[in-house]
Amino acid sequence: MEITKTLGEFIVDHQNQYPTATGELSALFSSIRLAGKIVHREVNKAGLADIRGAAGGDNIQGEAQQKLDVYANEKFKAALSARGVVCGLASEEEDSFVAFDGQRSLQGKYVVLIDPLDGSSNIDVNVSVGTIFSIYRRISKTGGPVSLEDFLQPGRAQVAAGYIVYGSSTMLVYSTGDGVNGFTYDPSLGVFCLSHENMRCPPEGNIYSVNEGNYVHFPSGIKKYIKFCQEEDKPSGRPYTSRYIGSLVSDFHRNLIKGGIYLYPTSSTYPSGKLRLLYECNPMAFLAEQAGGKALAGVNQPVLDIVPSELHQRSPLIIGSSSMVDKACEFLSEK
Ligand code: P6P
Repeated sequence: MEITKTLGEFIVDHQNQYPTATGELSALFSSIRLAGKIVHREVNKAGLADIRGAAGGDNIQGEAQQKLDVYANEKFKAALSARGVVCGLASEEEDSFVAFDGQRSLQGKYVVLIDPLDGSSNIDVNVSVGTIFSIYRRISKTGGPVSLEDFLQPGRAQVAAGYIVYGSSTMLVYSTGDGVNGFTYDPSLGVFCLSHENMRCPPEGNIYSVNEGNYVHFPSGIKKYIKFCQEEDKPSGRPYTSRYIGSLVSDFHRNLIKGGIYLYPTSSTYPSGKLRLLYECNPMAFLAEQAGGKALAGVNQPVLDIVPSELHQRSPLIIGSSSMVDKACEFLSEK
């Protein structure tokens, strides 16, 4: 692949478009870039190093922490606290938010929320995993301690969001609110290179992603939509294709490029949905909307408009190609 522009050059070019930009957000992205390279290295040798398998602890979700989960969390925490632009972090792997101490960090303008290694149950079977991040400007007074309110902002207030997918190649995909761009990591050079400029989610697609093992627990509207996906009467003359990786970042990434829909709806098992609003649903919803797609928690309920009340609260998620999300909601709204 001819190297057109590195992530670093892209960030600088992008910053120059905003005369008032102070470079702090650029520094923040450099931290994410660095931590992403470090996690890439460990993910790609998990089979060799003794970092597979459970770390022995459980996170607040009650999920067995995989060693790489813990490792990724520590690396992103260290990178984000090192430059004094972030005053606090919330993470799937942390019970509460982490206030970065030190005079420099107290001056930090931003808070970051992360799922450091989404889909980590796939690590031991060599299936793609990812890091998801969400960035807000703090509400609390600069110079003072970060507060919970800084983290409980609606997704619509995000300054930026993105993910790193550790797959057949490692890619960083992010948006600062004016489109979505993707960068592929070249390990031989140690740089992320612009490979997917101005990513757009096709309004239609023929891929649906849902864990059909939960079918009996779904609301009737979702059951009807799944049956609709399996009917022959599509423009292609055949049913949609079912693709479910068990890693939100990977399913989202494929649907973003090819078109498609991902659903993790409410169910009798998960009455509020399974996915976490703040560091899974909101960042992916931000990207989806920035790429011309859609992300709803329910009928006429954009994910980005939800006002959070708890750090680890869950939300249903129906996300992807806009026409497919609309069609799913037609079935959901049927009485
Ligand atoms: P299930 C991974 O744990 C995750 O948060 C998403 O990445 C993934 O899409 C989903 O949960 C898988 O959940 O219940 O289908 O195994």
